[in-house]
This record gives sequence, structure tokens and C-alpha cells, in this order.
Amino acid sequence: MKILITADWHLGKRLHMEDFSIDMEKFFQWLLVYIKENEVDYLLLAGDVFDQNNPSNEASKQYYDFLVKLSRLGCKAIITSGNHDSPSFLDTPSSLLQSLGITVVGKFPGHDHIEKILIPIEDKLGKNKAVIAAIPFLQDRYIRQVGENEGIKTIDAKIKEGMRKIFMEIGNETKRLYPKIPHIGMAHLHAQGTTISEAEREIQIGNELGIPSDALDQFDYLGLGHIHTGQPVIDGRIHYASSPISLGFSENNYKHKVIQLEITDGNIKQTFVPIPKFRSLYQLKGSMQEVEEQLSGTSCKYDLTALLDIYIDEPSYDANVMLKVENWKQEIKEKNLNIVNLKVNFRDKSGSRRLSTIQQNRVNELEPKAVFEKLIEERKDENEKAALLEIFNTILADATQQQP
Ligand SMILES: [Mn+2]
Repeated sequence: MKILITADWHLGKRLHMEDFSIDMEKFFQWLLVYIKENEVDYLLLAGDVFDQNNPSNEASKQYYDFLVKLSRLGCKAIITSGNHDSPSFLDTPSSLLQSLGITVVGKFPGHDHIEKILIPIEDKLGKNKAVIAAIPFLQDRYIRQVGENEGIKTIDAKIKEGMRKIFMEIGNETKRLYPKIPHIGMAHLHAQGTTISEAEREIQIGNELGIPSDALDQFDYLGLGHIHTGQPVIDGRIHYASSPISLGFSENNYKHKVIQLEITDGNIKQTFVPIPKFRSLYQLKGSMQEVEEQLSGTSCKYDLTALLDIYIDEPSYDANVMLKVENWKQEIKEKNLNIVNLKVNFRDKSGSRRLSTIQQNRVNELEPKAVFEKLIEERKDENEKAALLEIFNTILADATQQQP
């Protein structure tokens, strides 16, 4: 029996107004061919199906169109929610999707109904080969009791303790109900010791909120979503599946993949299937001249237009910079390159400060933390700034943890 694990599709995601729907369409085409040729039995999607918790019509259509194609191949699926997803949006069509062989677990059914997230999976002959613990994104209310005036350390400790408890509950229930078949978990969380890329928009305070790996180690195998670069947490046993495509500039060099598990006679064999690359995301940094040189050496290597993020740093104000950039924009069109974000910094602030920094940021691309930092930027007292930022981070962590 063959299982593929994937995660972090972020359907509907935009990067500086460019959307990734064509990229995902190409990934789907590739994935469907792979599933067909390799006779994959199950596809597990471990959260962040959508980028927004109210997905656009286009993103929803892309999701359902894919699921129909998947079911036509006779491949079944189990889908769980991530922190970006609306659990109820995922759950609403669950009975309809169940008729296509697709099981959805958007909402956690609660500590007293853990059996509901345990899904025995069968091979084409109808024999139970494994059980999947389909753990959706766990909201704060299932993990900890919120107390008054709790600092970040207390919150962090409570989250770790709560997650350990819930994973043990799920692990024990799986062992009790399905003692004879392999146990495979899927979950969407931040495990300790993993590195986060810029595109992972969730607010994390350092690496403090990561869950210790031994707390997660309750299954024969655990496939994870949330970190877009598919790294191991415990080699061979707990692994991030990775997003199928690069969703941010810092992910450009990462080789995206899906995890394949083959179950034979109760043994699980893990392999990684590399996903072809469809687009480059390049970051160019330096003086005007340096960026110009980098630009002339940059080419579009894949099917889709390469997107560029450019940061120009010049000692003093130069009115010609923007003119030059406009020229570049025209020139690179032929090379199938597109500048989607541009920031110009003139270090000499003696002129008008506001005028000397040209930023093409749009409000909807700003992170809450960046907005707050901007707001307190002018304050002189560094200690006060640090304290304010810490309070803000605590509130933000609270707010994002409690989000549906
Ligand atoms: Mn996530």
C-alpha cells in the first residue's frame, strides 16, 4: 500500500499581488500523473489547504476540481486543517467529499471523541493496512487554560504541556483501538528545532513555541505540515512534508517534495519524491550597480516568469534611481523576469527622511509585527521599545493561537 503525504498548499496565496494558481495547477498535473503511474492508494494533506480562512471562489474551485480528478484515479484522501484554514469551511462539504473517498477533519472533535479522528485505511482488496490519526490544527482551547496576566514563558510552558498531553491521549487511543496495524499520524504544528522561512507568516516568538519532539513521538510515523521546508524532526519517524512550491523568496533554493510511505507486512518505508520546479523567486540586494550586475546575470530557468524582490542600498539620494528601475522593468520583460517588490534605501537621511526611503509595500502585505515596529520606530527609549514589542508579541501570539 502506498501513501503520499503533502501539506501547506496555501491555495489562493499571493506574493506581492502575484498569485500561485498556475504553479499549483502544474503541481496538480504532476501529482495526478505520479499517483496514477505509481498506483498510490491514499493522499494525506496535513493542513494549510488554503492561505486564507475565507478562500476565494477561484481557490475553492481549484481545490474541488483537484479532488474530483484525484477520486477518478481511485486514490482516496485524508485532509486536515492548518492554522490558515477555517475548520468549518473544510468540514462543510465533508459528507459530499466522503462519497468520493475523501475524509476531512477540519475541527477537533474534543478530548472525549478522539476515536473520530482515527481513520483505518484499507488497500484495494479491502484489508486494513494502517490507521491514520488525522489531527487537525489544535486550537488553544484544547491545549491550555488561559489565565490572567500570563507572560510568554508561562504561555509557552502551558502549550508544551498541553500538546504533550493531547498527543499522548491520541497515541494511547490509537494503540487501544488499533493494536495490530501501523499507526500513522498527521498534524499541523511547529516542532522544536525546526527552521522557519520568511514565507511562514505565522507569528512565532523565537523558537520558543515549538513542541518538543519526544512529545510528538506517539506513532510509528508522523507526517507534519506548517514548516514549508521538509525537514526531519526525528529521522525516519517524524518529518515535515514541505509545501509543493516555494511560497516566499527565502524558499527558492529548497527542493520541494512529497513524502511517500510504503506499507508492507506492517513495516513502513519512507522515501521522498521530488517535485519539479516551475518558477524561481530571486532576491537581489546591493548598490544600484551591484543590483544591475546581478540582474544581467539572472535568467528565467523554468516555465513560469521568475519573480524578483529587489533591495537597492545607496549612500545618498539619487533621483535617477527610479528612472533606471523603470528602464529595467521594460528590459527584463523579454527575459521573462518580473520585479514584484522593490525597496530603495538612501543611507544619507539628511534630506527628507520620508522621501528618501521609497518603499513599494502595500498594506495587505504587511505583517502585524512589521506595522507595530513601524509605529514605535520613532521612540527614543530602546528599553521601552523592547518592552512594548514583547507585550505586542504576547498579545499577537494569544490572538493568532485563538483564531479559528
Ligand atoms: Mn501553517
